[in-house]
Amino acid sequence: LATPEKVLRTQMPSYTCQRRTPLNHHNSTLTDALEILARAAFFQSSEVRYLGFTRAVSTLKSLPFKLQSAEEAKDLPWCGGHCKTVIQEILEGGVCREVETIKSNEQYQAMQLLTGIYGVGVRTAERWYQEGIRNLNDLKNTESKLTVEQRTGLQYYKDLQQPVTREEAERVEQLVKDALLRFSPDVQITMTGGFRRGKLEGHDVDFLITHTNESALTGLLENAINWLKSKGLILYYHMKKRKHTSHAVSSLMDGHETYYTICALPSSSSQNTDLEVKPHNFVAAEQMACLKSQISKGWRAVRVDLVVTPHAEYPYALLGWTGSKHFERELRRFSLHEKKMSLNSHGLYDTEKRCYLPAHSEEEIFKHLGLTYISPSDRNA
Ligand code: 8DG
Ligand code: MN
Ligand code: MN
Repeated sequence: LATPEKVLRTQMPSYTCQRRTPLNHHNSTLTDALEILARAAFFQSSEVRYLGFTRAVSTLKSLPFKLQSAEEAKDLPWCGGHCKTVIQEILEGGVCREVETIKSNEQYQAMQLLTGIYGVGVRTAERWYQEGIRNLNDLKNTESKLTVEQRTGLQYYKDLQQPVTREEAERVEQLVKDALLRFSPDVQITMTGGFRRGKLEGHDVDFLITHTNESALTGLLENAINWLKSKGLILYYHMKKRKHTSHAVSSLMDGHETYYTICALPSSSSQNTDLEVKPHNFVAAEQMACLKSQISKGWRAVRVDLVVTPHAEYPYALLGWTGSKHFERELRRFSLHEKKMSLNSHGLYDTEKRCYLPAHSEEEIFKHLGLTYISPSDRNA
């Protein structure tokens, strides 16, 4: 007789966007290990292996109980083959030899460090590694070769490594709102990304900006950025605006006006006392040093992404900027392969009926795709 667990295992749908993936799950020992294999594949630009491991991770994250044996893994989508061997080793002996080897590999460690710098992708990190660069000091000696973005990333490295807390994200939101409302009183500002999915910390803070009157959006973000800059609150930014690309070209070429920034977030007055009052909070020595330096200088650097969308595209932009990245990738793959529809942050195009499908809410988009609605907190794939 099939147990309820067996039924759940064998009936798990194969696309991530067909199931719930909560923030906290039951198989983190397994997913931590598989995420290292995924990252190693990513560093080697091995897209197929990267996707394989990432899909296995996402399956395990949506399993509502702890996997007990590798035998059980064979019922689960994407968990066979190489992944099954890894799962078996960990469930039986606590560690996976391949994962341990990667963790102690010099190139992996250097790639991890170098790609952690803002503005540095896999290809740059790889080239630097071949040139003998292993750490931040090596880089500082070749600073003239860095792009402005990379030099800024290096300059604020410590702050940007420190996760952004929800409390800090809310203070960033206040800053962004203050700046935008100065220029347009009815502008709508929504925090998206990981914080909208319920994460307690993130590597940046993401915002989506819209207005019911489209003309009110013209120049709005530029004005707000300039105002913040004049107050010394913007340390760096670059803007991206692509022409609205047609769905026939590529569903990944999203073209909303986007500002990628590094803000100087002033320390809150309570932060000083917080550190003194809560010495029982475990914070690693290096992190503590970083926090203290932020307090003494009165601010910390925070990555902030700002996206402007016309109101008619808002539900699509909201869905597209809420993530997670893997959830988005799966949603687009499902749309195209199962529904012959092309999805991006601007809209949904039915390639057979040759028409766009408007939507007033995220719920409506899921309905267009014939999917059960998945709330943001269950998109943590
Ligand atoms: P974190 O910052 O808390 O660590 O995680 P996150 O918020 O999930 O990651 P993110 O890197 O800030 O990305 C948030 C979402 O934004 C993610 O689903 C992917 C999406 N996104 C980009 N760049 C672009 C882009 O150029 N176009 C579109 N449409 N979406 C993008 O990060
Ligand atoms: Mn984010
Ligand atoms: Mn972001």
